[in-house]
Amino acid sequence: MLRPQDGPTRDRRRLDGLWRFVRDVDGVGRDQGWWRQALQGPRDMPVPASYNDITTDRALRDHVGDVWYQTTARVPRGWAGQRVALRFDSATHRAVVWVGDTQVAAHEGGYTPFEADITELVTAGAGIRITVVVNNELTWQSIPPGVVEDTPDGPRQIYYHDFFNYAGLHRSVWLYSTPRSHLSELTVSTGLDGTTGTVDYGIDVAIDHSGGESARADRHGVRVILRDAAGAEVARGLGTAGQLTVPDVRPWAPGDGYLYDLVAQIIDSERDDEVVDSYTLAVGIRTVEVRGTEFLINGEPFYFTGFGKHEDAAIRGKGHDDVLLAHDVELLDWIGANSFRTSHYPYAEEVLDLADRRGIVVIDETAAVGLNTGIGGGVFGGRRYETFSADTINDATREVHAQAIRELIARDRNHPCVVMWSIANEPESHTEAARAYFEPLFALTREIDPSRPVSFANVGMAPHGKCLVSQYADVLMLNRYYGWYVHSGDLAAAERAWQAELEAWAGDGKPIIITEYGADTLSGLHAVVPQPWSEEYQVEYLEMNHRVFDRIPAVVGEQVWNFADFATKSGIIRVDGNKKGVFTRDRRPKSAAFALRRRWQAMRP
Ligand code: GCB
Repeated sequence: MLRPQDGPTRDRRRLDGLWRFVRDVDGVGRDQGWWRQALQGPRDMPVPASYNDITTDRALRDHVGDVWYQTTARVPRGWAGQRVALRFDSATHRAVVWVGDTQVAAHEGGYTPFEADITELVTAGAGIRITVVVNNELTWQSIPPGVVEDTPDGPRQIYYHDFFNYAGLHRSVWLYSTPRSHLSELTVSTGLDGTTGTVDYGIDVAIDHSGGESARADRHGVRVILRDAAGAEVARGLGTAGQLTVPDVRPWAPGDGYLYDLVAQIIDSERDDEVVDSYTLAVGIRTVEVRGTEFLINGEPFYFTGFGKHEDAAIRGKGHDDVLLAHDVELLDWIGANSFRTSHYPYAEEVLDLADRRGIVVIDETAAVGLNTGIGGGVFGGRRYETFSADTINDATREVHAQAIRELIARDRNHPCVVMWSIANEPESHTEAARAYFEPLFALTREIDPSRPVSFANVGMAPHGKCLVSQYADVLMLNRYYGWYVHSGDLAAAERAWQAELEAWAGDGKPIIITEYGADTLSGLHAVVPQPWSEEYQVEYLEMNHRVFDRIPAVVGEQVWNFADFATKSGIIRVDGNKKGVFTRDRRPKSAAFALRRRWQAMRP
């Protein structure tokens, strides 16, 4: 699935704005066919945004079930004769879409795109009604998982991850055109050999045969042209697969997001090589490799500095926002961070585009978070369930998880910024059931993309010697809270225990990235003698961690939890959300930001 783009043969129209919106209080809309007419009693709901915090209605904020979105759009007159598609960059967590009275798409999973070819349902110049039902229920067979419990007060959603279950149309919706015969898939992988770069490409085309003789397949050829950032052609190829070589290549590198443009074209040999379809893909030429305890980018050892982030902001929830994105990237630069993890789900594609351009290194994570009833269940008083069992997370869940991995890689594999896949965050990993669940998922990930290392974020409950899943990971990603959840407030004891655990992991001979370490901190709370929750404690906590990391050569990265404060469900250990941010939710620095800045700026090459 190629993203919509404007180009010589393609157009797109963003359908963002205020849509009509109704909460399906009794869950009857699907039976009653609400898509067949204008939604009754709607309110205005912005797209993209989570719907939860837009209104003042508690019932909507905490709603469990279906909500309905509807809009009307006009297919531009100039699109006559073209193929027309409707694309959702995401719908959290699942959706069904109708155009007019016809169902055109259904999609499971809240953070990857889906689309429908609606050519036969539309007329250029005419309007269409688009209706979407979005469902936010987390079940044992969804990624992320959860369980809806029926209570006398209505359904209650339980889940095992530590961020608010925001829902809705979080990203843009597009109407777009392509020629009937079009490029349908384009993948690249890149290599370096001395000063020469290589780009292996593969292209799928969909040729429209409805035009009879004029649509004969053999008259259509494929051509690719690679241009440098100044627009000069550096390589050219013919055919749906091949390798381009780039002498004197300028690689994509951390801090130097140099991009080439790969232009793929379908050409019509009987019409003087007329361009039938054209698609432009930004390509960064770089390599990634794990060797011993090193993580190499372009053959050079790389040390990750940065954060686990969230897509999260006041009012808009998880709605993508270019303003916030641009500011976050400036803050990453200011603080000296070179990387982040898309904890705990695939982020909007605009985020990866910007990371590509700015040379920011990304660990790209699926939405498989909270596959661990041992975490939330106890703390938040939920009922105890077994994590992996026939009735909870089971083979069917694994198939949904596998599909989430496929969709993540299909969407993001061409981004040079993505250097590693994280297939889960803090799953139960100390049991045989967990081992059996994960082994095939690692194999699947490697089969789909042999070019990148694969890992998952290991939880403190499965330390070295207990974790049965880390054996499958190329890199050890550890989330640890010594000095916070463990040895709270006692940084001396924390330092000793943390050092001991890390030394044990280092014995495995793999690179280690600390993908989470952090302390909740209330901005503005100061203490002469640092106490947990104060800004000074957060600084001392981070410094203790850094002393430990600096003593262990196998540690090749540190990503603080979290970049910014973020919303969670309510609970006795969450005060207006999770406060482990180095920035507040509205992006003001805590003292820790200046401390990190001193360390990370000094580490920059
Ligand atoms: C974790 C989770 C993260 C939480 C964090 C915390 O281990 O991966 O989602 O927010 O701890 O602050 O407790």
